[in-house]
Amino acid sequence: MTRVFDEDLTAGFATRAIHAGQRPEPLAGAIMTPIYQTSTYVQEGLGQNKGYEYARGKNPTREALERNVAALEGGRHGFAFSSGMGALDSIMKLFRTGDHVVCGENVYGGTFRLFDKLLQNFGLRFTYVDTRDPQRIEDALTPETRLVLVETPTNPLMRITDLRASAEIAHRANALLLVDNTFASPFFQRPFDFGADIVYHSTTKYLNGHSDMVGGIAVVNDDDLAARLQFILNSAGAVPGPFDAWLALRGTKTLHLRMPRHDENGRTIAAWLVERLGEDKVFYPGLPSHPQHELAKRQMSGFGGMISVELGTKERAAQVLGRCRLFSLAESLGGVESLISHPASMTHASVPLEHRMELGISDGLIRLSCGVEDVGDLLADLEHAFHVV
Ligand code: P1T
Repeated sequence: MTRVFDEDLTAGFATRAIHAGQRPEPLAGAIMTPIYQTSTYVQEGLGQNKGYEYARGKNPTREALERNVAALEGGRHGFAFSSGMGALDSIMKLFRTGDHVVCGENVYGGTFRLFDKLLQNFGLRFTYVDTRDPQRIEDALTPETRLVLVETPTNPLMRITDLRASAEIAHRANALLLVDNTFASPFFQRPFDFGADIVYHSTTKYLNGHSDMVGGIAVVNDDDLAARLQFILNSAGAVPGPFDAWLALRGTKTLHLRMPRHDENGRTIAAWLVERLGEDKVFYPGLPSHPQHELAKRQMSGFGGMISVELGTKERAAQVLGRCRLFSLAESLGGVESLISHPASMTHASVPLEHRMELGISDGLIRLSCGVEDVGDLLADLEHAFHVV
């Protein structure tokens, strides 16, 4: 009988989500990939081993996750890391002093903090531009540009970047296109189809989906890039423990079941918010009123559960956040349970005030991560919370 394993990219998304990267365990045939909770592997003799020497470099549980997510993204090589930031920090070790990066101006606050507060000290140079207009990327290129980084949709403003145009611009300049695909997940957006070179995720979010671990992953197609990333992974060692890798792998098996529900709840709640507050106050790429709705439809097959809402003042934001019961006030996103947050003081607190204001991450902005609960209950919670505004 032929079985679907990691290399079979012709299988459908759901089949890959459940099977890719996994084989029955050889000792007993366990259908679930075991948690290889080990630091090292016994070698048969000098220079003779089963392909595993020390668990920083390779771990079978981690490998199953890496192959699984690579198959979902339509990429050939995956590298799992200890967190989304750990993944990005390791990816950045592909570059050296003097190299220049063009980065979207609206990215996760931690991404900006890593670049602005740490990597800049090592001589990497960053220019932040509004990547909604690909021409801005082009205009920011220098002879030293080696990387273009875009997050789409962006955290928290839900702005969209044209992936194909960005890839073409990056490649004409001999730079790589790196895409943070955390908000869309591979279920709704596959950046390799548009020419991306590296796709990465915070697996903490939709991929795991159950808010019970922190992790990151990078996926590439190019063998040389893969060898360099494996070298960095082993040398710098920002790897996840096997149990966290296993939890993420358990999560990806239901990605195709969870995402349509996040999307359905997201659309319903966004429409309710528009009715209540007006279309200029609600940021969700699935709304026909979103200025980039057409582009979003071209490169995404759904829009997920992330919505941001402008309430005008911090006081109104605090009132609404304080009245939510089902939506829990917390950082993070993409889990089965609904969360609500205040980007200015939480996820984007490290972005300087002036820059935050220019971007539109105001003190009145709140962000919803719509979970997969009954939408009627979520709407009732919001109805109660928004009663004050
Ligand atoms: O938290 P970590 O696994 O290290 O991932 C960082 C990260 C990377 N990229 C995006 C788009 C993200 O949203 C994040 C983390 N974001 C949150 C914790 C948040 O609440 O927005």
